[in-house]
Amino acid sequence: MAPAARLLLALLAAAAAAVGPCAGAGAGAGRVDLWPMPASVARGAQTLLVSRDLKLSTPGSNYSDGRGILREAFQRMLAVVELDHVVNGSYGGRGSPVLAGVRVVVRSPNDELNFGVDESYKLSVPATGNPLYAQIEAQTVFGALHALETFSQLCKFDFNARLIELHSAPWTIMDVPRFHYRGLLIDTSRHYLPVPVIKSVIDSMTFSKLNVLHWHIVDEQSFPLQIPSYPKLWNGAYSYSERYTFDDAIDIVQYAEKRGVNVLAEIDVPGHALSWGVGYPSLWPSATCKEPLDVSNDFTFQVINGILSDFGKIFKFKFVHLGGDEVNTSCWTTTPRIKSWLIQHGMNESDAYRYFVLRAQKIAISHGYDIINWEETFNNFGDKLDRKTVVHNWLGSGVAQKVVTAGLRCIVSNQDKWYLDHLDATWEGFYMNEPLTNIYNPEQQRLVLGGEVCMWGEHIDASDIQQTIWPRAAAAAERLWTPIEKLAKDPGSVAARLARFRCLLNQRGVAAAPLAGYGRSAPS
Ligand code: CP6
Repeated sequence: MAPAARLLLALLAAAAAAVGPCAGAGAGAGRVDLWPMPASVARGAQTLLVSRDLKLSTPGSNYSDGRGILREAFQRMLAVVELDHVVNGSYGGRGSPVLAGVRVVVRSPNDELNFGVDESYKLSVPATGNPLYAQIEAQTVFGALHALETFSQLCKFDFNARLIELHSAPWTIMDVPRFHYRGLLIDTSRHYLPVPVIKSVIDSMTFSKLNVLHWHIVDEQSFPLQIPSYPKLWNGAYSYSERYTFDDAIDIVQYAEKRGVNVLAEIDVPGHALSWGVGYPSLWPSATCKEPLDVSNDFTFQVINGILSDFGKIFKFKFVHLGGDEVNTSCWTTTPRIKSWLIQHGMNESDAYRYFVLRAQKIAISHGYDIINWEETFNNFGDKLDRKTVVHNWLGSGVAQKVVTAGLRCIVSNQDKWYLDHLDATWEGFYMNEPLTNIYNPEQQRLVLGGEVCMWGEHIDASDIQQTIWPRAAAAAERLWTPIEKLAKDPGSVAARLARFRCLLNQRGVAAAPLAGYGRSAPS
C-alpha cells in the first residue's frame, strides 16, 4: 500500500475510534458480539424479534428450582436486555419471526455450588418454528445461568424502534470454561466496601462469567467482620458502621451462590493481621511491636480456630485462604518473651514462620477446608505444605511451573499482569497473561486451577472500585474462559468486541472505564 493511502486509513481508523465504540454497539448484525467468546459458535443470517412476554419453560427438567435460582436469573436477564422498554404492539409489520420463549433443561437436580461444578451449556436459537423457542441444555443450573448470560448478549435493544432484535439466527453455541477457578479479589480491610457495593461487584462478575469472589476480609488496617466466637475482633473495624455482621456475610454468600459465584474467605496470617489485636492485645508480640501475630501463644491458634469454626457456618466454598505472604518476623526476635520461646523450642525465625503456617493449615483442614496460601509459603517450605494446599502466585511469572512440578495445585495472579491496583497495567496485558506459560505436561496443566485478578484496596473504595476493575478484569475473564486456540494472538483484534462489552456493562449500570487507547486516549 502507498504510504499516503496507509496514512489515510490510519486517520480514518483514528476518527472512527474518536467517535467512541458505543456508536455501533446496537447494530450487532453480522458479527459475534459475545464476551467471553464461547468454545464453539455457529450462526446464520436471520433476524428475530424477541417477544416482550418472553417465557421461561422447563419441560422435563430434573431440576426443581426450589431456591428460585433459575427463575430469578431469568428475570434478571429480562431486565438487562431491557424488555420492559419495549413498546406494546410494536411488533406489527416488521415481518421478522418472534422468539416466544426460552426452554431450559437442567439435568442435575443438585443446586449446590462449589469448586469444579459443571458449568457447561448448549444454547440454540432456531430461525424457524411456531412458536419459536430458544433452547438451553445444561448439566447444572449454573451452566444454565451462563447460557442465559450468553443469550442476553445476543439480544440488541433498538432504541429507535423500541424493539429487541436477535440477529444472525439460527445460533448453536456449545460452551465450557477452560479453567474452573476464575477469580476476582476485593479487599475490605484497607477501605470498607458497603454490602450493596459488594453485591454489585458480584453482579458484574457474572457478566463475564467470573466465578470466585476472593474476599480479603481482614488485614493490618481494619477487622470489619463480626466473629461470634471472639466478639471483640471487630473492635478493629474503622468505625461501628464500617462493619459486616455475621448475617451480612451469610447474605453476601447466598447472593453470590444464587449467581454461580463462590466466595473464598481469607484471613491473612501471621502477617497482615495487626487489627486483630485491637480487641485482643495479647495477640500482639508487644504493645510497641504488633505484627506478625504472636507465634508463641496458644491463644493465637485458639482465635484462628474460632474464626475458622465461624467461617464454616458462612463460607461453603471448598477452600479457605490463609494468606502467609510478606511476613516480617523481626517482632518475634526483638520481643524477649518470644525470643526465649524460640530458643526453648529450638526454632529460628524461618522455622517459626513455617510452624505458624502449618499449624494454621491443620486447623483449617480440621474444619473441612482445603487451603490456599500465598506463594511465599511455597517458596520457603513448599515440601512441607499439606498436599491439600493450593499455592497462590503473585510475585511474578514462573512460580506456577515450579508448583505444578512439585505436584501441588496453583492459582495465577502475577502482579506484573493481573493486579488491578497497578493503574498502568493495560487491558492488553490482562488479556495476554497466560496461566499455562511453560507448562506443557497435561497432568501438570490440570494442577493449574485457574487465575485471579486482584483489586487491592489501599487506593480505591466504593467510589471508584467498579471503574478500576472493569473492563480490565473482563480481558482476564476471556483468558480464563475461552479455549486457548480461540483466544486472540494479538489483543488489538478483540479491542472492538471488548469495547462493545464495556458499553454493555455501562448500559447495565456498571461504571466500567473506557478502554485506554481505544475510543479515548489514556490519561497521562
Ligand atoms: N496486601 C496483602 C497487599 C498485597 C499483598 N498482600 C500487595 C503487595 C504488593 C502489591 C499489591 C498488593 N496489599 N495482604 C500481596 C499478596 Cl504491588
